[in-house]
Amino acid sequence: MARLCYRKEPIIAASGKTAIITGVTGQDGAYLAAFLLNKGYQVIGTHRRTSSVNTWRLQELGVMGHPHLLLVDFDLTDPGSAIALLQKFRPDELYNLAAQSFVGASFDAPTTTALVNGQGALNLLEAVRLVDPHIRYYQASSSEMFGGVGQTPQCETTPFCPRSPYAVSKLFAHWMTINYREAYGIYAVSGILFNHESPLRGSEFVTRKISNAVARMAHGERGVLELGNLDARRDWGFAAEYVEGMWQMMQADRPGTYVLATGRQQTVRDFVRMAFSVTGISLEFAGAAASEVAVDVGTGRVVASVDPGFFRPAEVDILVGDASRARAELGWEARTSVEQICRMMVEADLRRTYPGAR
Ligand code: NDP
Ligand code: GDR
Repeated sequence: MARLCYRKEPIIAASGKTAIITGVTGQDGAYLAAFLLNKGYQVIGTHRRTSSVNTWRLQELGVMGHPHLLLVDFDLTDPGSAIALLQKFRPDELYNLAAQSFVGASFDAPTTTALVNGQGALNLLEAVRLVDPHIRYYQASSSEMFGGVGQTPQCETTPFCPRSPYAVSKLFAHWMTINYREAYGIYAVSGILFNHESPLRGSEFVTRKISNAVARMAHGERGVLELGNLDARRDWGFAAEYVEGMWQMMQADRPGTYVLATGRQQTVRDFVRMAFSVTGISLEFAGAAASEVAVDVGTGRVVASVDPGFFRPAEVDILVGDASRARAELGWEARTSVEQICRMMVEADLRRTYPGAR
C-alpha cells in the first residue's frame, strides 16, 4: 500500500547513492524517481504539505511502496527547511524540479511563482553551500527563458527574453545556479529543457488537455474543446527521455548548462489534428484567429474552437531547440517523435476515460 513510502528512515540502496527530488509528484519527478530507483539509488522525494498528497503518477509508474523511495514533506520557500532537509539526508544529488510550472497561471500569481521557482531554488543552493558543497545540484530551467528572442533554433548561447513571470522566475534560478557554480565551485547544472510531454502530463497543459478531450469525445461525450493560441509553435519531446538527460548532466566531468530538445517544431493546431487522427477523425480548420474552429470532416460537427480567454497577456510564438551540446558531450538525443508521444497520450486517456478500452 501507498503508506509504505512514509517510513521514518530510508533504507540504504544498492548503488549507495542518495538523490533528493523536489516535486516528485509532478510529471518529471515521477519519471526521474522511477529512473533513479531502477539505477539503484535511494530516492527521497519531496512534496508540499497538503491534506492528501497527489501520488497518481508514482502509482502509474509502479514505484509507490518501493523500498528505496521515501516521500517527505518540505516547504521550498522556507530556507531553514532546505538546510534541515540536506542535513538529514546528505544526498549525493539534488534535483530541483518543484515549481509553479504553469506559465498561464504565473500571470495571475506572479509573487507565488517568484517565491517558489526563484527563491525556492536559491534556498536550495544556499543549503548546498552551507551543509555540503559536494552535493550535486540540478536546476530545472526552461526554454521559456528564451521567450520572445525571435532567433531559432535556440541553444545555450542564445540570449534570453522572458515573456512571463514564470520565465523571469526561472531565469533568476538559472543565473543563481551558474553563480553558485562559479563563485563557490559547486557542481550546479542547469538543464534548459524544451516542452516534454507524456501520459503523465498535467491536464492543464495544452497537449494533455487535447488528448483528454479527444478521448472523451471518442467515448461519446459531446462538447467542444476550447483552446487559446493555435499558432504557437513548440518543440515537444518525451518526458521519460528528458529525465535521463537530467541524470546524464549530473554525471558529467564538469557541471554545465545544457539544452534538451528534439529540434522539431509543431503548432498547437498540428497537435490538435494529430490527436484527433488517432481516433480516426480528420479535421478541417475554418475561420481566422480568435474565431477559428475545427470541424470533424466526417460529421460536420465543430469539435474545437478558439476561446480568446485562453490567450496569455504575452505569448511566446516559437520555441525550438538545438541540443547539439547535449548530443556531443553527453550522448543524449531525443528518440520519440511528437506523433508517437501524441498517440501514447491519447491511448492512455482512452484507457483512463473508460478502463477496458484499447
Ligand atoms: P509539474 O507541474 O508536473 O510538477 C511540478 C511539481 O512541483 C509537482 O510535484 C508540484 O506538486 C510541485 N509544486 C508546485 N507548486 C509547488 C509549491 N508551491 N511548493 C512545492 N512544490 C510545488 O511539472 P513538470 O514535472 O512538467 O516539470 C518539472 C520541472 O521542470 C518544473 O520546475 C518545470 O517548471 C520545469 N520544466 C518543465 C518542462 C516541461 O515541459 N515539462 C520544460 C522545462 C522546464 P503538486 O503535485 O502538489 O502540484
Ligand atoms: P508552455 O506549455 O506554456 O509551453 O509551458 P502549455 O502546454 O501550457 O502551452 C503551450 C502553448 O500552447 C498554447 N495554448 C494553450 N496552452 C494551454 N495550457 N491551454 C490552452 O488551452 C492553450 N491553447 C493554446 C499556449 O499559449 C502555449 O503557447 C510548458 C510548461 O511545462 C513549463 O513549465 C515549461 O517550462 C515549458 O513548457 C517549456
